[in-house]
Amino acid sequence: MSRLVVVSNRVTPITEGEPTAGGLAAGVLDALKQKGGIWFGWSGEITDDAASVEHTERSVGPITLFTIDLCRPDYDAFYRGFANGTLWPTLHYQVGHAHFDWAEFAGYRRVNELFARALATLVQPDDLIWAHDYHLLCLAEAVRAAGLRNRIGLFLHTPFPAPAVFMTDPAHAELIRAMCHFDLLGFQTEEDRTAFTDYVLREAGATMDEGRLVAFGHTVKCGVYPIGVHVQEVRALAAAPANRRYASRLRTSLHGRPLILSVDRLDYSKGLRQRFIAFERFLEHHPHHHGQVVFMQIAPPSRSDIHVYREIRRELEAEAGRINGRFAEVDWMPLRYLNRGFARNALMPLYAEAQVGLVTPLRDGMNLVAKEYVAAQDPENPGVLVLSQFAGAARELDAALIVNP
Ligand code: ADQ
Repeated sequence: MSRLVVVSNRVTPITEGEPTAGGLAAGVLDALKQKGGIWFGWSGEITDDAASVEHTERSVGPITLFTIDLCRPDYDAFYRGFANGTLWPTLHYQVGHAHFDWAEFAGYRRVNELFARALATLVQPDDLIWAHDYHLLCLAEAVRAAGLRNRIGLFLHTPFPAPAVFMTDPAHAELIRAMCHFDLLGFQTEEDRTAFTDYVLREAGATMDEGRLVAFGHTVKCGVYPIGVHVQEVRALAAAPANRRYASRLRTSLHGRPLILSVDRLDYSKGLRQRFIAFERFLEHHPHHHGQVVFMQIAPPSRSDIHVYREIRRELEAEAGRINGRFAEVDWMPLRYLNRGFARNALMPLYAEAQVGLVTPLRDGMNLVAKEYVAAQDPENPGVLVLSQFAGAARELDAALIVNP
């Protein structure tokens, strides 16, 4: 029988009965819980040993988790280097944050090949391989080189940028050729799919055949599959009295003042600094709101072993201090900046407390916080979503107040 084999850079540690954080993890788990199957990827461990396909196996219900460790040089070149130092900024139109090094690209390919070799020891001929995200753009090419003939698809959680932007990455041609080895490529929005097909048609001499791209001797189907959230589940978490410990404390502390809430990973693509400055501008121009409104930013650190991420954290701490110093009163602090994460069941009730959900990334593949915010609202008394036009979610959530961050 055909099994589902999910491959992502990181396999999220899961414990039965406990909620998982993160959009990718929640989506993957849903699919695996329904069908059963395998989830394969990096354990999160970095070793001093040489790279190896030796894996650890663990079962949780119908799901089997297989993980491998990465050696230090691979982690540096693949994860900190090409994936997060080149691809992530480029895919998010932030080319000013991108650097490039061919040795890091070689490391990226090496890890994709390592994943493929490990998969070759795990999969059976009719298993379906479903890869996730920008870390694995070269996986299908490596899987074919390892001799596997399985059906293989990739879902890209990030945007795919306009060809002129993608081509600022010197490895663009190699990446596109590798991506054309997948049988199916999934994108968040029509804009992302069109950007990809435009590149392949114009720059790689591809042709279209019954809606499929034919390029480099391969046929690849390109689809649009916007990721969503479970509306009922989010609302139930938001409304459950048992989850309201933080929400009640928050409400008491607000003394009836309206709350503007933002929740993001601490990442430059999320436009946090611009958002802080926008709030400052709001206070500057509307003094009658002084003492009347609170803006709370929840942003747990992410990728904190990468320099630019440490930098943005420092920058935001400084901005928050400056803005509060400028406007705070003895009994009112306009900006609350929480540098930490919350469990899902604590976070959803916080969304429901906020009169305004402020979601203003500079670019985002989708942005699940926007969808969670809407789903968490009390239908009798909902808040307002303010949403960046550059989040994939803006294509669907067209009743939000759409802004240019
Ligand atoms: P992310 O960039 O991580 O995801 P997002 O879509 O907002 O962004 O998903 C974040 C998830 O983590 C949400 O489910 C949210 O509830 C949770 N989360 C965020 N901050 C948190 C906090 N402080 N505490 C607890 N939980 C928190 C990538 C892409 C997105 C795409 C998703 C899914 O960058 O564009 O929407 O994958 O495809």
